[in-house]
Amino acid sequence: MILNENQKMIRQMARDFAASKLAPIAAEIDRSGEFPETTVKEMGALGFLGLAVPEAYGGVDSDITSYALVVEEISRVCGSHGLTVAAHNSLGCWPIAHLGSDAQKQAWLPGAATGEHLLSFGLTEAGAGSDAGGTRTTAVRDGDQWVLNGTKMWITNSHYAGAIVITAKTDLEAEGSRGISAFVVPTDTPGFTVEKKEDKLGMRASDTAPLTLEDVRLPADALLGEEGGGFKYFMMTLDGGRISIAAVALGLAVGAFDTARVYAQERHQFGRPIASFQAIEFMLADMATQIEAARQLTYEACRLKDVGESFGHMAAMAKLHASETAMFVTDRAIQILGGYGYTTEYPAERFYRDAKLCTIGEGTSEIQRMVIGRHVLTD
Ligand code: COS
Repeated sequence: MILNENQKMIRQMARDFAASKLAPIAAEIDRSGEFPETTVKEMGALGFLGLAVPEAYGGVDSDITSYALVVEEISRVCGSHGLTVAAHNSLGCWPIAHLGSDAQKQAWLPGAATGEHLLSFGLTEAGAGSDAGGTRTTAVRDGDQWVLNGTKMWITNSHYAGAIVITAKTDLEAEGSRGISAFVVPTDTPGFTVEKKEDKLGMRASDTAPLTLEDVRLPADALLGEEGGGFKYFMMTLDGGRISIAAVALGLAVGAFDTARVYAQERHQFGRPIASFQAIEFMLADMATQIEAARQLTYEACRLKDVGESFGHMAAMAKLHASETAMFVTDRAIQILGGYGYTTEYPAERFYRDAKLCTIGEGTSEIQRMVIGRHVLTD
């Protein structure tokens, strides 16, 4: 894909920011697991947190390609920052911007665009991950209020969110995907608790936590869109979210590839750079080829979404291929670096740990194959 001037400009902005602000702290926040509040706020000032927010509500309202470029560039240096931006824009801002009432947009989008607060998305539960219709959280009417009870898991950005879009069963008799609705829940509502942050293999500075809802009372206008529309809403949200996970995976793969390429040219064994051995050269060639294929799929999913075409299957293909590529490339990068690759002296092992999340979050590789399989069998 040939990028336009605006896309090149925003990519350069993200690249510069990542090099100057994220590169110095990426290893340390991975080690400590500390959420990087200062740099996240700086991303707000640069507009990266308002990419999915309409201009009327203080955002940038960028095209999807520009958004993916920003996520890729940030993830190329720090996966935790990349995931924070991706989840905030795709899962937090998007549903409110596209399905919310004007009052919900006014309440939550301007602050989200500047980074005053993040927005988040609560779908997954202990018994409802891949089986998204298995939601057990309930929302029951009581006069002109809704009362929510249940628990959620693996919710990104939840400690820093002003509000979280929560899915809950509103028709308790309905089966499977039916009878699920979505609500915009302010995180300071009594009965709503963001529990302890998870200690993770990778994406360690990204904020992930379970939620508990105990008699959380919400006004009638907290409902997002139409009652019973929840399943379709989160499937639509996840279609877009999968593009951003593809972009995260792409960034991680490129980061690992860059590390290995430079190392292979500098490291000498048997009197010559290891890059001059065909074993290493071929590894780099395979890595570069897979990265390019992942990039083309990701940009094609962006293009389809940008022009308003059906894009869910392409987003699934991009996410599947980019995340599997990130695993392949980060593994090969460690192999090229040898002993150094196995230590924290180089970022290859961090990219490897971060990449694993991309084959799981927002639909596992197996779920992407189901979505793609259904598409090719019905098209
Ligand atoms: N966009 C809009 N609507 C969609 C949709 C999409 N991408 N996918 C499905 N729907 C609609 C269908 O059209 C159907 O509508 P009707 O009831 O009006 O016919 C409804 O939603 C139910 O669809 P379907 O029968 O296909 O649902 P399934 O339960 O069979 O879905 C899969 C199965 C596996 C595809 C689904 O549960 C899924 O994607 N799960 C993974 C969820 C996930 O990624 N979890 C991780 C969350 S991390 S935030």
